[in-house]
Amino acid sequence: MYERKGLFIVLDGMEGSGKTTQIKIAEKLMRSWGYEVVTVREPGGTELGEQLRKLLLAAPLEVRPTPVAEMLLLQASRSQLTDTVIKPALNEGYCVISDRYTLSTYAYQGSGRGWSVAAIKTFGYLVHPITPDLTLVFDLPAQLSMQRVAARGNPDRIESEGLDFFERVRRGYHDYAAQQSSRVKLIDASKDASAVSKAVYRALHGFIRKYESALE
Ligand code: Z5A
Repeated sequence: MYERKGLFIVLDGMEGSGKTTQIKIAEKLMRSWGYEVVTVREPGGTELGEQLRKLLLAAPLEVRPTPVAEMLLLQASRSQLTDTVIKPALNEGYCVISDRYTLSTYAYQGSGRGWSVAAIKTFGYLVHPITPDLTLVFDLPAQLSMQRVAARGNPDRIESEGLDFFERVRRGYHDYAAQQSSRVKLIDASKDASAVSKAVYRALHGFIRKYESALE
């Protein structure tokens, strides 16, 4: 496993589940506990990655990548972010908090589109992604997730998928969380924002307490 000085924490999960809102809370909490924090997002987080993000999420009629092209664009964005931002920051001891990472690929491209775990790992092998120390998965029924996205308007290409797709994605998150229960925690994102923030606090606090006592 990749040895790093800093902690790598990922917020992942369903569309409209509040990750963008909660990542700011997570960042504040980690800073209040004395950690220096770098936040990033996927796809994106670098100049090249942000260009790739535009191609990936463009509305359906503008750009329609094949499943292979979608996978390659996502992996290209991840490679750039991992090697030029995440690894250097972790090596310097920063806590890196990412809005989505590899688990999104297992859920959306794996469970959603039907790519096998082996195929995703083959692409990932070339990228050398980092195993997060902790992933918080923001869980939301697919219907509610779609309602929140619709209320915001202008759905992007992936947001325009149907209910079946998002139900498969959600099952993917559940399966992965069950398999990796020591590193992946489900957060009930159907509650109001302050209840979700409290759940984020509890999950991070519990994790940091264990992490710091292991260092003593
Ligand atoms: N993707 C992929 O397919 N494969 C991969 O490997 C990776 C990504 C890395 C990224 O788009 C897309 O890329 C994503 C998966 C795919 N697409 N889909 N579908 P994105 O970054 O635009 O999507 P996102 O990460 O899901 O962001 P989001 O849609 O903005 O959702 P969010 O960050 O989780 O939630 P939010 O922006 O904080 O809140 C969304 C709305 O809900 C907003 O109006 C809030 O006011 C509201 N909200 C938030 N929390 C609550 C609560 N608790 N109650 C009620 N309303 C709330």
